[in-house]
Amino acid sequence: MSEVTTFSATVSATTRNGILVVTIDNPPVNATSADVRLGLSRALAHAEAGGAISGLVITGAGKTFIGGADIKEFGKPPVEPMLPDVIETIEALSKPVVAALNGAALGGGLEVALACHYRIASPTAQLGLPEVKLGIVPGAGGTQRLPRLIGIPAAIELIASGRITKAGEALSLGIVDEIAETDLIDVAIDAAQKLVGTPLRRTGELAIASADPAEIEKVSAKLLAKARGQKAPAEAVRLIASSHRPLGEGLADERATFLALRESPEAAALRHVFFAERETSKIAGLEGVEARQVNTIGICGLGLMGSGIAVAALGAGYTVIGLDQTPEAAEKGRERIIGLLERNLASGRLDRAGFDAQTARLSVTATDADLAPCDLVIEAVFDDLDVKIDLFRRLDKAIRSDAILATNTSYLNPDEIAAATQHPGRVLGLHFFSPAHLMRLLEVVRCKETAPDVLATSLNVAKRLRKLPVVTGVTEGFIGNRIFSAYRREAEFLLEDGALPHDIDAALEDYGFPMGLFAVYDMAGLEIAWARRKRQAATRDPSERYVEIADRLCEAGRLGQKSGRGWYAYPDGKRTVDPEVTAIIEAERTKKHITPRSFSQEEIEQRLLGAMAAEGEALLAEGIAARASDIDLVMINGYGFPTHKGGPMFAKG
Ligand code: 3H9
Repeated sequence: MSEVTTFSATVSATTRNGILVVTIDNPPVNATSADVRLGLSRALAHAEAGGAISGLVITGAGKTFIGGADIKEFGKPPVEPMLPDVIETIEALSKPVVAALNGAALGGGLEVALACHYRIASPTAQLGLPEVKLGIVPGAGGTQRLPRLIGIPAAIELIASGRITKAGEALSLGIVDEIAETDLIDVAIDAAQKLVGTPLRRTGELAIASADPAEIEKVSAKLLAKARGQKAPAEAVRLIASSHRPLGEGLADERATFLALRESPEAAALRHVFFAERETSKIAGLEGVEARQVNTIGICGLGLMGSGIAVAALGAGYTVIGLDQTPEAAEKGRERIIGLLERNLASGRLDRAGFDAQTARLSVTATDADLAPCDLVIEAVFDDLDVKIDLFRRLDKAIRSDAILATNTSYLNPDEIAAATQHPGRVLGLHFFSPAHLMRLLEVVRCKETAPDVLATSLNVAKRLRKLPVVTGVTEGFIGNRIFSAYRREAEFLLEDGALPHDIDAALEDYGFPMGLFAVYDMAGLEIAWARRKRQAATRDPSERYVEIADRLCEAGRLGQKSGRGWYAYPDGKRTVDPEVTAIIEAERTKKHITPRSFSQEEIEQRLLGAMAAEGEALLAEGIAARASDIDLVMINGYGFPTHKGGPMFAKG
């Protein structure tokens, strides 16, 4: 092996058997920042000019090939050379260039690889063009080169969804040419040597396989329906569907579209979400705190929530011990968990070996003492303070004193639960969202006495469970339900002031929520919230504005979709505006002497957004939420707030 040649601070190379092995080393993810682009272009020039060099291998240091363009550079003045120029040079080089994909090749990273003359992936590499998730389209040839390799329908499916593929799928699709079963660089050097002197396969010169327009339409329509009005997926489809035109024309259109979208409010919102997700588990005071080991998780209460948590824990490789009140209830819980795993098996999310391994790690019991081996116990029993305190006192005795105890309460005060135990420092809240095996959000409730290492451990567990943890202080409803209450309250004020449920729902759906608020209530059922309102009635401040419309609906037996009617009627199962509901609303307005006025869609949006943001400000002032972006993540991941609007705190500007 030759000496190391340095092309820039982040790009260097060695030469082996006449092949220049260029390594990009730009932690944390080898993004194609200005210095990388400079280093690569110098390496390419060096290889082209150097008589002793017969080919190149491009690879990345660490566990990433290239994570994409440097998102932090977006919005800054451009610095030459630009990525599309570097990529064009790669494709046009007279000597073979082989991409050795040692890890994630995403966005601009995959675009670099697509322009190489041969692609070899390590078995663990991941490939994708996830730009639409940042509100943009690929800007360095992805929409034009990928269809030349895998055809238009498959390219639309990947690019317009932003889906990441694993090496095996990438091979069968034709994105990569080979998976290295032995040392990646050795295999890549070998491949480059074999290509010397042969006609090089330049992706941009390949003819695009003809595709059935009906198939293109079918794939696109499915993805665009999911994208709910976002611009980038539709633009990606347009660019890919027209990629059979001359390459230069397609590339110019792609670049102009990329640059325009990059400046859009949608892209700014999605970048905000990207960085917010990486910021949220950085908690002041936890630096250097050593987390505890967690291998076995106990779950108390194997109803819908407990079973969902169990499935998430089994999927993450934990051993799970489920506890319920009686052996029969425990067995029922086991069956429910197995049922969920079977669904994963049927959908292909889990293979048979995985299913067998997960069921082997599951046991259930009705005896507290059987939880003794647990490192963490999560309680998901009925949300009643006395029930939970009794359980925590029993658990306190049954499990090791260094094991962690978590409550999945939605509304109770976990400080009161912790105070009832011998070791309150090991208690915290883990508020999962239903269905717990599918929903990403996890509110991690830091109680008054929660020990730092208990918090750090819970964040690690959350990550392993593939959840998005957001730390919250103790307050009624934590971050999410407090904001949701404010939002709901405002929606009910709007009803009294003159809007109707379908006006509000239409405004929310137009804004990007998957479903309007009143339609969601009907789906979930109105009785639980009604019961809570009745409990709170005695302590409610009489000077506070209180809207009784929902109570009137419940009293009339309109408990939601299950009872056939709620905020809407459901003749033949179809949601329809019900004049009876309008009459109830009008009667309540008259009772309060309110003269109704009309609201534009924008006014409705602004009132609801304003209420959410004001409550968010209160949570920040009270120190319940650490940062505004955490609030955004909670509302996006737990309450259907449209991701491309960035969350209520971002959207209010
Ligand atoms: C693009 O490529 C456009 C092109 O088509 C056109 C160009 C002309 N830039 O996720 P992690 C940071 S658009 C800057 O926790 P992991 C991240 O903020 C891009 N920074 O690591 C974090 O910083 P900190 C298309 C980035 O190991 C740190 O790296 N590419 C970028 O779990 C670690 O991140 C994508 O959308 C970036 N591109 O996962 C891929 N990426 O430590 C986005 C990450 O200060 N990236 N950072 O909090 C990913 O999906 C994951 O980061 C990856 C690693 C899978 C690579």
